[in-house]
Amino acid sequence: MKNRKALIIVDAQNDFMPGGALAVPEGDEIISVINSLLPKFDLIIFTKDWHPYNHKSFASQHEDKEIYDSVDLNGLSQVLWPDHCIQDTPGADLHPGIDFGKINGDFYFFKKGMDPEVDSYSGFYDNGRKNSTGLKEFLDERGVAEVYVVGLALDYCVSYTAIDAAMEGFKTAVIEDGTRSISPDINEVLQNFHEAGVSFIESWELEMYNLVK
Ligand code: VGL
Ligand code: ZN
Repeated sequence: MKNRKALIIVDAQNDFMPGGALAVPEGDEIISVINSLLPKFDLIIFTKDWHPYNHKSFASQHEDKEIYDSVDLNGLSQVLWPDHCIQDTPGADLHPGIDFGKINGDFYFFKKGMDPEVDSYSGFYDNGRKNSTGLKEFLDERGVAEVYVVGLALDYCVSYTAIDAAMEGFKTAVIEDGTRSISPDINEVLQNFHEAGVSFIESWELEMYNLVK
């Protein structure tokens, strides 16, 4: 029966936390929310941004370009970021405050952003939608019907992941207190959620409406 719920924790990695290479303001405030959610789900997916050192989304790989400039990367508009989440570096580790002891069910890691020629904001597909991480099939095989998404950053990887989840047919909610954005203006993100049928809820609502155990 297809009725399971999964928690997707997007890129809760050191480089996105205050002090990290691509710090999201207040990014570490999501950790206590994540820890309170962990025991409520029997299937948990952690995505990890996992770039080679020469990833073309890094401003350092382009001459005469600054961080936050936009370039054309193989036909896609690409924001240039500081070097971040380089494979096997401490910045790519999950935040040490995540309490794995609170997990009762199964948890899995999905890595993304390994191809230096294309960025991958979503946990499902690269930005060119050419390659898949296999997450959709993974969730389908486990009977998942609903996904709840938290993590960083709301306006990039969380948003792309949630909208892809909804497009793949999962009932999808982003948990507001479990995420933070790079930009203070999230109106466009909320509009996109609305259009994609992604709900934007607060973590207390999960218990209030008996959405989880
Ligand atoms: C992200 C920018 C670049 C994210 C990842 O996790 O939101 N943002 N790489
Ligand atoms: Zn990245």
